[in-house]
Amino acid sequence: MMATLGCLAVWQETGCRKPDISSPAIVVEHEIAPWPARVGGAIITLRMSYPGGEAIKGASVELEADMSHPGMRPEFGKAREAGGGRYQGRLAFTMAGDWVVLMHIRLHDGTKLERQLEVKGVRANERN
Ligand SMILES: [Cu+2]
Repeated sequence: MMATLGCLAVWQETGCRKPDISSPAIVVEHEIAPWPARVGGAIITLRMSYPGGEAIKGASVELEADMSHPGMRPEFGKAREAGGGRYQGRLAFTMAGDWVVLMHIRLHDGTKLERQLEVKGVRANERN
């Protein structure tokens, strides 16, 4: 839990696409498309590597998106391995506002990691 909170502070400060090098020493880079995020489907891409740069293969990654206020159902997605340590999955941001994306990562040896990413200010879609 401590590691997760530390991680959150880093994300708040730096926004998108910053390597996250908290313990355990696995580097998780991420990208969200479209960016800035808006209501609707989003593609989340992670790239995971060991500190020396070697790509992490054979992990499984579950995605979960939550809003900070009560009464919202979380959205779930599974990221598929896409080669070179990349994992890609879909999530739906179902409402404008501030979201947190949780990444539940399980390495091939069974080690579990949790990372989270703040996605603030998801935009409403323009209506015609
Ligand atoms: Cu909401």
